Amino acid sequence: MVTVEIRSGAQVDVAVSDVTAFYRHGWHSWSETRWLDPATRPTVVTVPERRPFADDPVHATRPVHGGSAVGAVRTTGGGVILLGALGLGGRVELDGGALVGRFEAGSGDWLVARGTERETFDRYAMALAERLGHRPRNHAVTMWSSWYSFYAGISEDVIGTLVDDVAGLGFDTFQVDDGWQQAVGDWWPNDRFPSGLAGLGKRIADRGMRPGLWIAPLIARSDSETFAKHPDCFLRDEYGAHVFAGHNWGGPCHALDTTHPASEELLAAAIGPAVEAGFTCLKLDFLCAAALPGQRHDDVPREVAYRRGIEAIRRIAGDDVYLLACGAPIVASLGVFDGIRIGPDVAPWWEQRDTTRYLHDVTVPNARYAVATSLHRLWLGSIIDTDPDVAYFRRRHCLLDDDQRAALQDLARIAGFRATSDPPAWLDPAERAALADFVRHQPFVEQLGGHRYRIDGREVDFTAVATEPPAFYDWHPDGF
Ligand code: 9PG
Repeated sequence: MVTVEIRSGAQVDVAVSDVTAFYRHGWHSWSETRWLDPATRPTVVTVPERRPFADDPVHATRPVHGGSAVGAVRTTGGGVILLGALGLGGRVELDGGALVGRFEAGSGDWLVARGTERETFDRYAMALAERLGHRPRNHAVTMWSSWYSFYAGISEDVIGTLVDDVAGLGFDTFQVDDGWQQAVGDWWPNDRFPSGLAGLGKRIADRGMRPGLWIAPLIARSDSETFAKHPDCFLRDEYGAHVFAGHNWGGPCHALDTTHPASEELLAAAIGPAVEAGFTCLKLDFLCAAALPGQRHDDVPREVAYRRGIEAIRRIAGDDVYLLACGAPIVASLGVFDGIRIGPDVAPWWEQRDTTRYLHDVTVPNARYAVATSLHRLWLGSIIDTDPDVAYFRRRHCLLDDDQRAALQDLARIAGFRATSDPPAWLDPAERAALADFVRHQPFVEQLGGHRYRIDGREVDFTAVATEPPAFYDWHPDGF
């Protein structure tokens, strides 16, 4: 039996005892999310520059276990006690004998649920949907994405051939990922796309698929035209310097101040042309940047500022465009997006042990922690489409073994979001048949308990990958 109570306050404490495990919920899509042993030291990502894209950098070196919006404990009897924020900017820590929930600014409501893991998380999801809204849900998504095969090395020719090859497989959406744009921040096509966005969208739609496009509308590279023209629209720190929002694509990026009056214009410039060109699915990436700490035009809490930005994006895109969030604060994104990435990037390898072991960073591209993190976010599936990232069918250009590829495929079936980046031309006939079946066949999924599922009568057990903790090397007595 589940019991639920609503508490209010800037801080709430829920006494807990006989704790065997703590559920740590990472801030955004890529952040580490799992049940952990409370006797272990909290993970501190070794390289400071990586911290914003590993988890919330504000709490990166906290000495106690904690997570974003929600936390839970499992007790010796097997029951679960969950404490979850019903507003933005909440954090839950396990501090001595209590789950402690705090809002970063102001006050709000909290849900306390006691019961089984499934019951307590289901109740939290329902309460979030009530408070933050939810989008109409229709069907399971199937998507072909260009990222995990061609990365940024795409062109009109490469995409054109792929569209033709993928067309017969039955995917709903063909998503053009990073690489089409002039620069991160300058959201117009580069010279590898001479027919422009309209030509690209039409090419996909003509082959019966929904055109999808990757955009990172809340960041700009420091050498982009947009950043040079509108420096005041970007987030600054207390010294007036632009906040560092990640280092990708060979240079630092900055984050849009979504409370700045001119920011909506920049969002319209990023999103509008794609929608006009017929892209009815947008994968919006690196979104957490707009919720980094900094000085904003309007002095509002950072997740409130983020929410303003994504609500503006929804207004610009309209109600009919499928918006997929990536690198996004999870709870603050609910009600605005149709789908959300629930783990770090997969990769055609299982684990990058040097990075996990020595840098304490499980959020770099790797299949193992992508599976583990996504498994711990499936409870979101009742309120938003949950994207566990792509599955691999190919053995070409892939170091995953058969079991590892099967784990990714089955996770996609369970999550109800079936995607791949495998070019049909890279597949042998058996792999191609397996991919075609994956796309066209809507499986019947039952959860048997914990991380065990039944898919079309076949039992699938994720317990080992979900529960085996990462082996971190302790650099320093303080764990840094
Ligand atoms: C395109 C990619 C793909 C992918 C996204 C995202 O921490 N990082 O520096 C970091 C870089 C890239 C990244 C995630 C994290 O990948 O998840 O699917 O769209 O961008 O650049």
